Amino acid sequence: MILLMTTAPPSNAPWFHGKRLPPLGLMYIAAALEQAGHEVQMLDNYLMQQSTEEVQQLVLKLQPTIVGITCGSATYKKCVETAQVIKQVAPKCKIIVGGWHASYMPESLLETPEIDYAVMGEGEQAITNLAAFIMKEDYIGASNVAGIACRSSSGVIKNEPKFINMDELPFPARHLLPLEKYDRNIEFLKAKPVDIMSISRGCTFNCGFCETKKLWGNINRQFSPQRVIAEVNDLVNKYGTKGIYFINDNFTMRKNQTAELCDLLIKSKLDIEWVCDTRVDLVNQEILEKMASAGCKTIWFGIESGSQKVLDHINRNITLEQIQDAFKMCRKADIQIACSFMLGMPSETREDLMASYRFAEKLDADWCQFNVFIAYPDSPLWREMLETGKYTQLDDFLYSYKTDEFDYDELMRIQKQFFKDYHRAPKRILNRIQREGVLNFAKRRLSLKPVDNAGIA
Ligand code: B12
Repeated sequence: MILLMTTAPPSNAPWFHGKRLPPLGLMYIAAALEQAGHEVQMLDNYLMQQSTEEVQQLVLKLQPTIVGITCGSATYKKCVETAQVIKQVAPKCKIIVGGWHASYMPESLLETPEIDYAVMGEGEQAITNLAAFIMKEDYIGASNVAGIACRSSSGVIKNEPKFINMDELPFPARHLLPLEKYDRNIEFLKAKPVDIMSISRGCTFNCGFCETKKLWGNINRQFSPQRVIAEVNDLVNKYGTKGIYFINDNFTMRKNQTAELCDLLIKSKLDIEWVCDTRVDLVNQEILEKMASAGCKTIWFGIESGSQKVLDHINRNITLEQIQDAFKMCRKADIQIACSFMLGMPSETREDLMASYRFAEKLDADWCQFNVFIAYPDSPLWREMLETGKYTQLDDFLYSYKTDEFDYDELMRIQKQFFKDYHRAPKRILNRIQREGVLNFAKRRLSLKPVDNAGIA
């Protein structure tokens, strides 16, 4: 059998753990393995936070042939530690690590002898092929699988990943997780329960803070609108879903497909409310009106900075005018707006930070988040920080920007101040009460704190 798991949250870093959302990528992996005939169990330990002893007990009970672990850069240490404690009690089991960090820096994982394989990029096909060889104990075959990295006598082997035909993927294996333990609600939607879905993979833009192409390539692929509707139907029928959060970076990347999807949603009469993320230069009035009629209640835009100089430096390819125009169009279409800014990107000055705050005030989004920028491995801004030496190292692979004017602690202070000033302004408190009702507002106020650095609400 195969055990798939996430690791407990990092304990050493000042992470706020944000919303409890199920690990969608791992559910895709589980579904692909089940389709190939494997028995699969999942432990979302990011949610369950079981101790290493409990994880060992579980492994002893299940006796898995393979354990697959998701690894992000912030959970690298936890991932290594998890692999080590698993191998203590199950030395023969093979450990496969996938996800963001495995895609960027597979070598860093393979330095740990307990980790046998790293999967780079999308994992469904790679792990299914790998599992087939491991089950047959054909380790030469395993080392030739596309998209994997492993140790060999001559160093680390890295096999180029292959792209999957997305419509062939089974629906994520939601049945393997205790969905009732997750936050199936989101502040941007009245409908409950809410589930997350993904409709595309990859982004063709080249923002300096991102390295998504290492995971999905520099192309954008989408599920067909028909496939998306089939999954929405499945969610409604099996899990009682009433709201959906489409977690993709650029929901409206291809407007024709977005329009087709909206038409299908309207025709389906499923009456789903939804929220999506996109870029301000990927919307126009026509598509927004259509999205609104298809149930879109809120759009999340990454604004990043209120300084054109900084937007240009981070290669955002967006102007402050485009941002304001998109906000006007959303309001006209009666779609609420959530947005986020990053504080402390290379080239930023204190005056730029203040420009971001002033711009946020001017935009007056329904929700606004300020995150301290943490550079992720191998992204252009990460390389820039290392080259200029202007950084504070926060963890093995994570850096924040440092200048004579601010360091990480000061950025955290500014973040809290901006958050407080923005959300405690009387007009925004009134808006929230109007939107949420007095009782919900009071409940939420108790939990109102700055959201995590990963940009997840
Ligand atoms: C939803 C989400 C969450 C959810 C669910 C997390 C999860 N484990 O899936 C929650 C809210 C819990 C969360 C938490 C965190 N997240 Co998060 N999250 C996202 C988000 C918005 C979508 C992820 C997603 O579902 N993508 C779609 C699926 C299909 O892709 P996928 O998850 O990448 O999975 C594919 C591959 O990576 C691979 N794969 C993944 N896992 C495995 C495992 C194996 C064994 C194999 C073989 C392959 C494999 O195959 C999958 C299918 O092809 C992304 C941003 C984005 N736009 O992608 C950030 C993102 C992944 N998160 C990020 C971060 C930093 C975090 C946290 C550290 C935040 C925190 N402050 O604590 C934690 C870490 C949680 C953890 N232990 O994994 C960063 C990661 C950056 C990095 N270099 O590591 C991202 C990229 C956001 C960002 N830009 O900063 N997150």
